[in-house]
Amino acid sequence: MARKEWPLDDLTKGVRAGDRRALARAISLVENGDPLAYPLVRELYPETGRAVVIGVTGPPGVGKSSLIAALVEHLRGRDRTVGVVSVDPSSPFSRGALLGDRIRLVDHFLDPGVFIRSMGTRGHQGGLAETTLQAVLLLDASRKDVIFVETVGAGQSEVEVTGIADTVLLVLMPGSGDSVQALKAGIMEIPDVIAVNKMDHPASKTMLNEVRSIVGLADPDRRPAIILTEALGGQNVPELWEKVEEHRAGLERDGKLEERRRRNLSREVFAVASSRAKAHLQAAVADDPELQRVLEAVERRELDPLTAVREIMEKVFKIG
Ligand SMILES: Nc1nc2c(ncn2[C@@H]2O[C@H](COP(=O)(O)OP(=O)(O)O)[C@@H](O)[C@H]2O)c(=O)[nH]1
Ligand SMILES: [Mg+2]
Repeated sequence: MARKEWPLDDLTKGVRAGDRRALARAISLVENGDPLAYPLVRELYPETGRAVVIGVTGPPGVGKSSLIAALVEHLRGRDRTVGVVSVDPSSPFSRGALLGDRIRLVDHFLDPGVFIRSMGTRGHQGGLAETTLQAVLLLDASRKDVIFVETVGAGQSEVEVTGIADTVLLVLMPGSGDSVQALKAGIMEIPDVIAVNKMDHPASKTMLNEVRSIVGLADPDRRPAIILTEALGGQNVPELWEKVEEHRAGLERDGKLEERRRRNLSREVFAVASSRAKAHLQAAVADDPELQRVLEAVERRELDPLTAVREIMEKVFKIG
């Protein structure tokens, strides 16, 4: 029924025109791994690359969603159109959740210049990296000026998701000691901008100083800007946006934006390909009694692990 409602051509046109229903439908196709999503994104891909893409990451509860909402408000005041893709399961970008936070994001749910989407976290076999990439491309093709991608990260699993971003914003708050340790230990990649949110909290200055001292150790031309913010009151939100713009302007000035985007895209392609290869491998081994026997032989110490790997690779990928 849905397909009858949206033939590919209409869907492409609808996304291009920024039609909300078309975008919602298109992103659902992507999320469901629907075969129709491929020709859609393929058709629109040459029109992408215009949007400014900002990855917003940080531990749960620091105020990423709230800060994005405040930035959306700020950007709408300046007539910029905005897309948001959130892959944060802990605070779904639902009307209710943000209404509860007294942020008038409900206005933005009706605003044609804003499109907000929470992604399911289970996804299909291509995984979250694939779904997020495709959703960002669709928002870009719908001519959104700025796209935020929210991910929960403490430096491990979802970091690849921010691989699409021109600028990575790390959000912390007083008490985000683990993240500071992760930065210090080099487990977490140094972001481009750091917001220490909840500046209404008495310990925020201490946190700011801690973050400053860590970041001060970084290479001078990779040193991120750090700013205190209060998402709920909108405090320092315009200043935060300035920092994001300054980072981007710096990349453009040094000719590094294209380089970064090229690197990001090839990384994304590899990430998606790897995730598919892994899913394929798992399915192949699970469905193949012969490969199961290979694994059992390893368990019985009749076959060494690397010989088993070679046999599996030969059979599944035809490579030795
Ligand atoms: N006091 C205070 N609370 C905030 C601020 N920003 C967000 N919060 C609250 O912190 C909680 C988590 O916010 P949320 O945006 O969902 O964080 P996320 O998990 O990082 O996306 C919510 O209850 C917000 O109302 C802030 O600047 N100050
Ligand atoms: Mg959130």
